[in-house]
Amino acid sequence: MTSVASGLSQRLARRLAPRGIIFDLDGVLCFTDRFHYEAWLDCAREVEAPFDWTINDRLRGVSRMESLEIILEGSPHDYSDAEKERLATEKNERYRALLAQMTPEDMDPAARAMLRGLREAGFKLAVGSSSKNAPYILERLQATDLFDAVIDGSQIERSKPDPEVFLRAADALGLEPGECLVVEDAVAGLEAARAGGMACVGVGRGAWPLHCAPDARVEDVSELASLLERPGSPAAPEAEIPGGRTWWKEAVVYQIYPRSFYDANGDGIGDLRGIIAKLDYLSALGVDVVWLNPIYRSPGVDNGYDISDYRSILDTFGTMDDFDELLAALHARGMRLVMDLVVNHTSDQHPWFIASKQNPAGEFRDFYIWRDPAPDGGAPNNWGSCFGGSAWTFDEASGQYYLHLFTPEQPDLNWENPRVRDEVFDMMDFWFKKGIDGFRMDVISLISKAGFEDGPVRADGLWGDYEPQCANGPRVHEYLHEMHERVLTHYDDMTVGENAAVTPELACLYAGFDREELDMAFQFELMDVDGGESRKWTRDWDWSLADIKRVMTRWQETLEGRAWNALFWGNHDQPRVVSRFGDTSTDARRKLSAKMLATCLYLMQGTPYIFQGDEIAMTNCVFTGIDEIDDVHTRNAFAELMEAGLVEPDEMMEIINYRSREHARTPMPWSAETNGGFTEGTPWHALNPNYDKINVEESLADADSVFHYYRRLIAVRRAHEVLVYGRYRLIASTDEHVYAYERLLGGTRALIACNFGGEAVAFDLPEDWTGARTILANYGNRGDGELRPFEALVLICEDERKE
Ligand code: TEU
Ligand code: CA
Repeated sequence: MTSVASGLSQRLARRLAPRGIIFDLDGVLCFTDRFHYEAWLDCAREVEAPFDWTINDRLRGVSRMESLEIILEGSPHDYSDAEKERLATEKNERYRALLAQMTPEDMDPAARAMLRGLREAGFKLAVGSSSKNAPYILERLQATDLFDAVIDGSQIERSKPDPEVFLRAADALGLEPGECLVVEDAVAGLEAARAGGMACVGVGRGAWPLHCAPDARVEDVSELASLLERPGSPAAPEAEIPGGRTWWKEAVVYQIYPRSFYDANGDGIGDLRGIIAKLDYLSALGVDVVWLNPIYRSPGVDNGYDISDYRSILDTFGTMDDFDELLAALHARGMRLVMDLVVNHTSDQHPWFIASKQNPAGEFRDFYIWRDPAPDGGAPNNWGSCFGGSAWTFDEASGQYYLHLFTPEQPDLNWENPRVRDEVFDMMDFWFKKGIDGFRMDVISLISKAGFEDGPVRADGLWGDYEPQCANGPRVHEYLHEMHERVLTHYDDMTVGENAAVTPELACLYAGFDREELDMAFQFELMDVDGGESRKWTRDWDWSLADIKRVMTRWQETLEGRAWNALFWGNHDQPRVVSRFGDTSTDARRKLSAKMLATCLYLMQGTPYIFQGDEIAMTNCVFTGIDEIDDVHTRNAFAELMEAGLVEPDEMMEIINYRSREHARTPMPWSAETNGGFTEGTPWHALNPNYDKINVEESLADADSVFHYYRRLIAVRRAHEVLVYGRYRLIASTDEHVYAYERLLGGTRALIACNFGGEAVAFDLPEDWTGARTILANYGNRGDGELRPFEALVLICEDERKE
C-alpha cells in the first residue's frame, strides 16, 4: 500500500499518509434516526412535551442527558434528577429494542463494498463510536467482520468531542493518531478528531465551524473510495511544484453577481441574505471560493463598479451584519470569500471626488487626474472612454478636465499620489481584518498612466486609444509590489488581477511566483478569439479551435514554472459560454457541449473560475430592442455608433445578441416557477425566457445534468494532484476539431481529449494511453476510435512512461 494520500485532497495529503481509518457509525455507515425518533417520541408523550422531526434533528450528535433537557424545555412539568435518569434510561431501552428491527439492508451496499475495498488495499479499519450500542448495531448489520477494531461507549469514560474514543481506536489498530483518518458526520466528532491530532473527512452537507472544518468532504461515505483510491502514484515532492502548493491553486472559484443571484426580501434584486440562503447549493457543487462582484455603496451607474463608499454595504444588498454572517457561513462550510477591489476609479459621488471637484486648491484635488484644456479649448487629448464618448469631462467651475476611462461618473484615481495609495491600502486592511480571503482587482493593469499624448485612432474611427499609455503603465509593478509589502504579505490571501491587454510575458510580471505582486492575472486573449474587445461591436465573430489552442497553449507554456493561470470561459462582462463556443441548437447538444467546454478549460493548469449559471449551462437571450438592455456599456455603444451612422439598429441588435455582457446578468433561474423562483417580487431584470427548462431544480434532479457533471469535474480535479499541478503538453496539435492535451506530474499523467465539433471525428488514443483508466466522460463511457459530437474524456495513468 503506497502513498494512498495522493488521492486525498491535497490539504489532507500534505498532512498525512493514512494507514488506518476510523469510522463513526451512526450517520456515516448507517442511519438510526428513525429509532431515536420513535424512542424520544414516547418519552415526549409521557412528559407532555411537543416533539417532531425538527426537534429530533436538534438532538443529532447531542448526548442523551442533554437531549432530554431539550425535550423537557417543552414540558409543563418539573422532573427531579432521579426521574430524569429514569426517563433517559427508558428511552435507551426502547431505542435498543427498536434496533432489533435493523437488518443488513440498513447498510448501503456501496458503503460495504467500499469498506472491503479499503481493507484489500491494506488499510486498517476501526469503528469509533460514543454509543454503547455500536457492537449491537454492527451485529444487526452483519458488519462486525469488516473492522479490525471496534471502540464503543462502554469502553470509554468521556464521549466526543473528547478524543478518547479515537485515540483508543488508533491504539487498538496499533497505529499512531497521526497515521489515522477519521470519518465523521457530526461537529462533536470532527472536534474530537482535531483534538486527537487526526485528519478528518466530513460526510454529508453539514455546515462545519472553521475550527473543526474537515480536510476533505464527501456527500456520501461510499465516495471515500475515490478519495483514497489509486495506490502507486506518489504525490509529487514539494520540490517538483514550482512556487509550491497553495490553497488558491487547488481551489475552484465561483463568481456571484449578487444583483442576479437570489432575492431573499422580495424587492426584485438579489442580496446578501439571498446568497446565504444558497450556500448549501454551492457547497453541493463543491466550490472552494466565492468571488462577489461589488457590494459596496454605489449610485449604480455601472452596477456597483462606481463606488461611493468602500467601507459600507449597498442598502439594496443588505447590512454589514448580513455581510459578517455571510462570511462566517462561508467559513463554516470550509469556503472562502474574495471581494471585488475597484480602485482604478471611484464614483463621482465618492466624498473624495466631491471634494476634489469643489476645491481645486484643496487636499483632495490631487486624488484624481485633472488637466487643462488643449490649446483649442477641447479635451486634453483624443482618448475615448471604454464606455463611449471622450475619456475627459470638462468642469466649468475650475476650467479643467478630469479623466475617466469608463463613464463620466467613474473618475480615475491618481495613483501617483501617495495618499491615494495609503487610503486604498488602509481600506484593503479593513476588509482583511474582517476576515475576507482575497481580492479580485478590477482593471488593475490601468492604474499607472503616462504620456497623456493622443493615442492611435481606434477601429471605430471615433476616438484615440488610451491603452498604449494606460495599460501596463510604467509604475504599475511598483504600486502592486508596494501593495504586497504593505498589505498582502500579512494575510494568507489570494489575489487575481483583471488585466486588460496582458500578454503571458506580462502575466509573469504581475503574477510571477517570485515577484511579490499578485497571485494570478485574468487574461483576455481567450475572450478575444471571436473578435472580442478590440473589435467589440462588430459582426466579425468567427473563431476557430486553432486560435483557442494557440492562445491557451502559449499561456500554459509561458507561465509553466513561473506564474499561475486563472481559467475562465466567461464572467459578468461576457456572453454565455455555451452560446458562444458550444451548441445550443438542441437541449442534448447544449448539455454535452457545456460539459465538454468545462472539461477542456478547467483541467488545464490554473485556478478555475465558474461564472454563476454556467454550471447549469445558461444561454444567451434574444433581445429585441435596446430598451431591454440595462448595461451602460451596451447602451452607450448603441447610441454612439448609431449616431455616427456606423451601424443600423437591426445590425446592432444582432451584435448585442452575440456579444453584450447583458446576457450574463439575467437573474439565476432556481426553478420553473414564476420568475424562476429568483424573487417573489418583480425581478429587476427579465429572466431568460427559457427558465422553465433551464433551471437549478431541473439540474439537481437529473443525475446526468450539467450541474452534476461540474460537481464530478470539481471532485476529480480535487482528487488528482496531477490535474492541479501537472505540466501541460498539447498533443494532436493540428487536429481541427479535437483539443487534446496531457498533464504530467511525477509518475502520473492525465489525458484530456475534447471534440469541439458537432460531428463524430476519428480519434485514436495515443498508444501508451490505451490501457489507461477513464475518470470522467461526458458520454458516461469511452467510444472506440472516435470522439462523438462534443465528447470529452479524461484518462489517468500511473505507470512510469517509457520515454
Ligand atoms: O471591466 C473592465 C473591462 O475590461 C470592460 O471594459 C469590459 O471589456 C467590458 O465590461 C465588456 O463589456 C471591469 C468590470 O469587470 C466591469 O464590469 C466594469 O464595468 C469595468 O471594469 C469598470 O469598472
Ligand atoms: Ca433583495
